Amino acid sequence: MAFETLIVERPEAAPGVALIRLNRPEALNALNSVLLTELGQALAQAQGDDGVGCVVLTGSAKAFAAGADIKEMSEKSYAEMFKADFFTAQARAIETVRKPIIAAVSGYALGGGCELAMMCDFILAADTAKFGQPEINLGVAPGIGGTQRLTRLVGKSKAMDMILTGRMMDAAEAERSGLVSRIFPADQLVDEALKVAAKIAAQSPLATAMNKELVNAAYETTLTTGVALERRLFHSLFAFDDQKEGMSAFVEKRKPAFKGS
Ligand code: CO8
Repeated sequence: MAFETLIVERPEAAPGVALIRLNRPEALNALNSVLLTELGQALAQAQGDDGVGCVVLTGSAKAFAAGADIKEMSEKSYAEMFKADFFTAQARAIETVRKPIIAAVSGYALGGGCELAMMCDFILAADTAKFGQPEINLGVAPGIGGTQRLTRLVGKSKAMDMILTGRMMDAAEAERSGLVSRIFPADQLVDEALKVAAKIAAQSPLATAMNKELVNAAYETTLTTGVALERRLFHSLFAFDDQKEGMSAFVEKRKPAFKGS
């Protein structure tokens, strides 16, 4: 499928990985309706493709995404935003993907761009990355999860500081705060993200999907319920050939060859 606002590749060097690049350079990858709709389609394609085990989502060197498209939103009325349920369907299409999505963030990840990165499963950042929720400067608030996800990731004090002042956080502060899992030199970011993704794609896709579901459950439930769910899914993994393969390979001192069955 050809896209207007995305470049989708299957890099040879990273088997099992789909690389999705946001591609609106004229607007620093600002997220408009077309881009977010296409992103949902590209992710659905990756979800339906047994040859894909992990997705890397990235932007350009200057910007992962500089926010939702202010020019698209500026003249909208409340009735239009409400009737279109602006970005709810597009956000769901991202949030409900069962395969892992890694955000590889270089340059600006602001507003909706920061929110999109936080919708991914984890964030790898270039040393040039800058995160922020500057919506307050526009007289609005984050609208695709920023107030909720940033607070869970970095805690109330830093989230309030970021959201109420609109200031940016550099990569080092983002890593210290738990927003980012690892930092790489900017010119190595995508290659390193592809290596991480290829490692994930080589695992059992069944175990990967269940592990993703379990970590996400930690945000939604109590400890007792979460641990009970973990035990149930842990037990259920013994129904798959991949568990036999993984454990036999360890005992036989060889690399496992997971089949997703
Ligand atoms: N929307 C539209 N266009 C943008 C955006 C944006 N968010 N960001 C940058 N652009 C455009 C600029 O207008 C400019 O276009 P042009 O050349 O036609 O004037 C081009 O990209 C390059 O930008 P700059 O010249 O400004 O580049 P600089 O290097 O000088 O500055 C910045 C880079 C600091 C990133 C600056 O562009 C900036 O501040 N951008 C806006 C950041 C921002 O406020 N983001 C939040 C947007 S609101 C939001 O994300 C709400 C999310 C919730 C929506 C959910 C709805 C339910």
